[in-house]
Amino acid sequence: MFKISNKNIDLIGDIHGHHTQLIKLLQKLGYTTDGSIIAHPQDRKLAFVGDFINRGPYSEKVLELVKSLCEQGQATAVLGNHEFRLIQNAVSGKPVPNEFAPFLQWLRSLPLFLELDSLRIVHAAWHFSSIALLKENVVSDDSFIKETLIKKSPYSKATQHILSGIKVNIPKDLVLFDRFGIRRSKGRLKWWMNLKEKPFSECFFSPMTPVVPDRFPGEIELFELEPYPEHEKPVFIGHYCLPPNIPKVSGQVVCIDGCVTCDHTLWGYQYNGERIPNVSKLIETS
Ligand SMILES: [Mn+2]
Repeated sequence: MFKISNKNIDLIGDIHGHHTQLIKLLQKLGYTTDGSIIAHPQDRKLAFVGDFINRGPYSEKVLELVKSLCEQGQATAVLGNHEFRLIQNAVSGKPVPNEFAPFLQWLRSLPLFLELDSLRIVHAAWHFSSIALLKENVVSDDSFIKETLIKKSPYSKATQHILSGIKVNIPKDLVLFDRFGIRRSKGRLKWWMNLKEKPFSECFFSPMTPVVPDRFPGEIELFELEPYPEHEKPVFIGHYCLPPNIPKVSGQVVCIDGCVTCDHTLWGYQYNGERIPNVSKLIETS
């Protein structure tokens, strides 16, 4: 990994096998190559928020590139829920696609979250108590992975919270659809906010339709939320497939996943050590 005191970092959202978009974004960010090493002329470094694989056509090429950037000291990366699922499958003896097998050992060297000097990186949610619980664990440890596979165990809940976000049940009589027209029984919460007495429509990060202004989640449904205080470091996440009209910067939280598969846009953020994230630092491929 690059020196963690480096404050000039370009963060890259969920790539999901879209190798062409990744190359395009690296070029737009000013990275150049001498044929073997990709680097930035001002010695900027890269950080990936996870979900390198699935959906797009070139997962293997994306893994190759991200792995080599990490190994050359140009980048760091955290795991997404897609890579974590792959690791869980491997440990529990389920089939792992041939194209991913050569990368398993490297993926199992990556962290679940990263705390750098001036920023934090996690795939879906910086949930303080989950992070504290997971701190001493590494995904190269089979026994830890096996515990994450035990339904509702503390490690299972903690890894789900930070890699897939914090969710709330949608009542059976409330019919809500996500942006892809799929009916949902759960919604992903704006985990960094105090959502007490807010209607469902204001609680969801990935928006749902129709907007129902007068239905509220029960307090008990929100008990796992731990709002993210404004004095904390900026935290960078991916995961939420945000449509273009949803702000990517919300207080200290920056979501750089604009859904490369459906909107054909890969997002990044050019970080220079600022304490408060700014929308002007966002960058996109299209
Ligand atoms: Mn994800």
